[in-house]
Amino acid sequence: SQCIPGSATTTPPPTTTPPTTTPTTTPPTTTSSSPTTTATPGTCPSIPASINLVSNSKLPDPFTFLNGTRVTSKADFACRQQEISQLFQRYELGTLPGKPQSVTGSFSGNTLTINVSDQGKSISFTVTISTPSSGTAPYPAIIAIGGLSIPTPSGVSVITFNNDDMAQQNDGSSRGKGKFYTLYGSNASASAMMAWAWGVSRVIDALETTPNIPKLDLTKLAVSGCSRNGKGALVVGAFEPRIALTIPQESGSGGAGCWRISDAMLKAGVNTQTASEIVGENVWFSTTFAQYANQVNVLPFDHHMLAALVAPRALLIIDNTGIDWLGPESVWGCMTTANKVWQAFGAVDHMGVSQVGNHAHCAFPSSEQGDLDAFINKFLKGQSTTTNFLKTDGANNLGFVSSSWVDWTTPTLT
Ligand code: MCU
Repeated sequence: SQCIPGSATTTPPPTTTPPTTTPTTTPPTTTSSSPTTTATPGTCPSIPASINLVSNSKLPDPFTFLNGTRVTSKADFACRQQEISQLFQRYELGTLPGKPQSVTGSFSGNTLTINVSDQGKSISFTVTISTPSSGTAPYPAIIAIGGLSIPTPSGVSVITFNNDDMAQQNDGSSRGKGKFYTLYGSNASASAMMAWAWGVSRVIDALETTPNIPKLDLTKLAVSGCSRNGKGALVVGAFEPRIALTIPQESGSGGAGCWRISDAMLKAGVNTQTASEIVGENVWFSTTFAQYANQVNVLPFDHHMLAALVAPRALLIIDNTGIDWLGPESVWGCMTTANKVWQAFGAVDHMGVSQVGNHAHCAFPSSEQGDLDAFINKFLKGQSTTTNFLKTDGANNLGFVSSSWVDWTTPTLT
């Protein structure tokens, strides 16, 4: 099946010729502002219209703007997040459209129907919303990308989002297919994952305005998904600030893994997924990203900075050390590096990594239940728990540690 990691047939590299000289780009035409920060408009450095991409074999510095200015305050970091958001949109994920002209919801049974129209076009899609059999309203909720693969916590509603309906992900032929593209055109630059993030934002818009939904606490929303849908959960958490807790499960390369470290794993002889494989396999990333898949060192970011868009909100990485294809060493190096952003905020209790092997892909092992409960209980139920852990049962096999990927220092943000 296409969902068994490593079983994907190798697809030929994209026909786009990678640029041989340093590429320069023009800014995207979108005027939508970044949804990821609370930065005061007009106070952030503007993104250079033309960006000189320079090769960097280390994980790029999350704390230095493109213009060389160092981030010293939380306000600066909010600006840097806007810049990072734009970079991911430009080079990897495509453009996230802003809030559409109209979003309305209607609730019946356990189904919320969301009607969206923008610039003369309309779509309608649904999510199901469970009412917990225990606990008390208003309930926290987990938005499940393509279904929930972690055990359902007691007293928590599950909102099931059919991501494939919003943007297909069968294989390379899924490009531009799904309801998002009915609204924004099959040539929209948004990748499937960006389309899902947009869709989840519309679900939350509708939750905010539709009466008679089993009473939910919209300040206590999580997002989760496994594997390809775990990659999606991370993108949703990165681009939607109304998500309080992001839980990608076994998201692998293109999720909690870093492109550079996955390339190093492959070079070390591990059969692991890399950017150059992934761009041929499916439509999770933008067509533009294919140009960089064989030269990831020129990207001005890596996925520690996708995680950084979540900060200082809560992030729990659930991962599997037993499957090379997922790149467990890459996830470990990438996410322990991302953790430095929470260190800078003095918020290490808002970010955790739990990596355990010896179980099937997406089969949540009971040994991780305590780690999951700690995050759910703190961030969805307001309890006091211990959440400042970075745990692996063995993803250090290749000797890849965060320090070998980092040539920058971590500030204490004022
Ligand atoms: C880990 O996510 C993917 C992986 O990127 C693919 O290469 C593989 O084919 O499928 C995995 C998946 O989504 O499994 C359900």
